[in-house]
Amino acid sequence: MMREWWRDAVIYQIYPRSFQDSTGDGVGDLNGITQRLPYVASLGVDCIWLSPIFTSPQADMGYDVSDYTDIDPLFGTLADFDRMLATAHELGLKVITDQVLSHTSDKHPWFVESRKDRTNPKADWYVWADPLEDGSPPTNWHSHFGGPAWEFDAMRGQYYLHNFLSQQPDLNFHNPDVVAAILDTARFWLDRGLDGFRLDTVNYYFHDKKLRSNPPAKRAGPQVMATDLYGMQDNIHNKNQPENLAFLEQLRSLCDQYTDIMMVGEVGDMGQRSIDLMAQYTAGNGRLHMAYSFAMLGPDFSPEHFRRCIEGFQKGAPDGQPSWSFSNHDVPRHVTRWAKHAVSEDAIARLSCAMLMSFEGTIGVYQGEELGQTETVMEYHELTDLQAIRFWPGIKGRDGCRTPMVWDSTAPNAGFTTGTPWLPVKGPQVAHAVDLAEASNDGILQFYRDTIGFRKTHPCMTQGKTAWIKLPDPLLAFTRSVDDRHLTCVFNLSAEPVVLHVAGSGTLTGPQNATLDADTLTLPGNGFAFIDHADKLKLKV
Ligand code: TEU
Repeated sequence: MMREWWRDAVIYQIYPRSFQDSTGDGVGDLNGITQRLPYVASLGVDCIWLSPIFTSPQADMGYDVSDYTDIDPLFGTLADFDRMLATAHELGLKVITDQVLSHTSDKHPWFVESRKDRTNPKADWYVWADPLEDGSPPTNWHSHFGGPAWEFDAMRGQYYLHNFLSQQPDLNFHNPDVVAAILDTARFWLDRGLDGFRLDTVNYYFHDKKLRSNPPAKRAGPQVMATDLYGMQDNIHNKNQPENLAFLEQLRSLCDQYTDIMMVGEVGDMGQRSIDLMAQYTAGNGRLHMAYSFAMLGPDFSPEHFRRCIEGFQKGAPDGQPSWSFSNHDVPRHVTRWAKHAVSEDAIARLSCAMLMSFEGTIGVYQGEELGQTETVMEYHELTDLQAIRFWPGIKGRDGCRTPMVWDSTAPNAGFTTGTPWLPVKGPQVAHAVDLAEASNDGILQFYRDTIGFRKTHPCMTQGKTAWIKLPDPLLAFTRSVDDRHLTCVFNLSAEPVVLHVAGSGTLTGPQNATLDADTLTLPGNGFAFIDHADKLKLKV
C-alpha cells in the first residue's frame, strides 16, 4: 500500500481571523488566505488546517457554529472558499477544516427551535434536563470555561448542557437524527473537495445518558489552562464515553468513500489519560487516522516529558499516528512559554523547531511560529476571549497567541489590515515580520524552511522508528532508523553548554549548531545535533 500523505506531513495551522485581511474590516478572511498561500507553500508544509470559517456569532471565535454548511460573511463566501481550495491544491497543499461537532452556537436554528418547548421536532437535539428538586443543575459537571456546565433556560424550564461556553450548547449525540445531520454536514465539505477534518473536542460528543455526577478528582491534575473548578473533578461522565468511538467509526466510513481523506481528532484531556485516549481513538484502522495531542502544549519542557509523551503513545497505539504541536490558538506561544529554559528567543525557537521536526508522528506548526513569534502582552481592555475576560488576571486567556500575522514591518498593522485590527499588532511582534525574516538568510524563517526540508529528504526523520538513548537531564536523545540507516538526534534543553563523548563514527547532518570533533560532541545552550551513522553510535556525558 502507498504510504498515506498525512503520515509524513507537516500541517500548518491558519487562524483565519488573524492571517490576512483583504477587505479592511480588521478581520482576516478567505481571500486573504488565498493571497498568502504561496508563502505557506514556500515553507515546505504539506497541508493547512483552518480554524473555523463557518457561520458563527463568534462568541468563541468561530468555535460556536450557527450554520455548518456556509461561510461566515466575515470570512467571505462559498465561492471564496472554492477558490482558496483550488489555489491550495494547485500549490500542492491539502486543506482540512476545523469541524466543531460536539456543540453548536446557541444561535444555530437547531437550538433556537429546540429551546422553544419540550415537544418541537428538535426538542431532543440538545441535552436538556430538569432541575433537581432544589432547583440546582442536574449534575455537578463543570464547564471547561468555568462554572457549571448547565445553563437554565426559562423558556423550557430546563437546563441545557454546555461543556464550553453557555453560548455553545452540546448536541445530543444519543439522538440518531443528530448523528445523521452531522454526517450530512461532513458529506457537504467532502463533496466540495476538502481533504479532511480537524475534529474539535472529539472526546466530548457523547455524555453519560444516565446523567451521573462526576466524582471529585483523585488528584487535581496540572491544567494547561486551569479554569476555576474544572480540574477539581474527574470528568468521566461528561466526556470520553464509549459511544464516541462508534460515532467516529461512522464518520470514518463516510470519509473512506472518498479518496485520501484524513481525520485528525483533538483529544482534550491532560496527562497520561490524554495519551491513553489518543491510543484508543486511533486504534485499528477504522477510527481517527490521527490524534492531535495537548501533551506538548503545556509548560513542561523536560526531556522526560517529551519522551513519556512519544513513548507512551507508541506503546498504547503501535499502529496509531500522533500529531505533535508546540503552539496553537489556545495556549501561550512556546517561545514565551519556555523562556526560562532559553539562551535567547532565537535559540529556543531553533531548538524547539529542530526537536519538533524530529519527532515520530505528524507535525503541526501554528501560524507565526515559523517567525519565532512570541506571545503578545495584552491589556485588559484589549481582550476579546470570553474566558480571559472572565478569569483575568489569573488566566491571561488566548488573545495573546491569536494576534495578527505580521507581514510587512513598514506597513500599518504590519500589512495585516488597512483597517483597525480586531486584536492589536504590537512592536515586539512586528520585530518578527515576514519582510525582515525574508531579508535574512539565516533567521528563524529560513531555519524552519531548512529543517522542514531536511525532514522531507531524510527518510529517518519521517519513517524512522525511534530508539531512546538514556542520557541525564537536560539532554533528550534518540536514534531514528530505517533499515540500516540511522539518524541520532540530540537536544540540549538547557541554556548551559554540554559536552558529550561519542563512541563510533558519524557525521553531523541537517541544520547545524553543534560541533563534532573526533569523539567529542559539543552542544551550546539550546544546542542540537543530527548525526548520520551506519553502525552503532554510543553517547555518554
Ligand atoms: O479546545 C478544546 C479544549 O479542550 C481547550 O479548551 C483546551 O483544553 C484549552 O484551550 C487548553 O487547555 C477546542 C478549541 O481548540 C478551542 O479554541 C475552543 O474554544 C474549544 O474547543 C471549544 O470549541
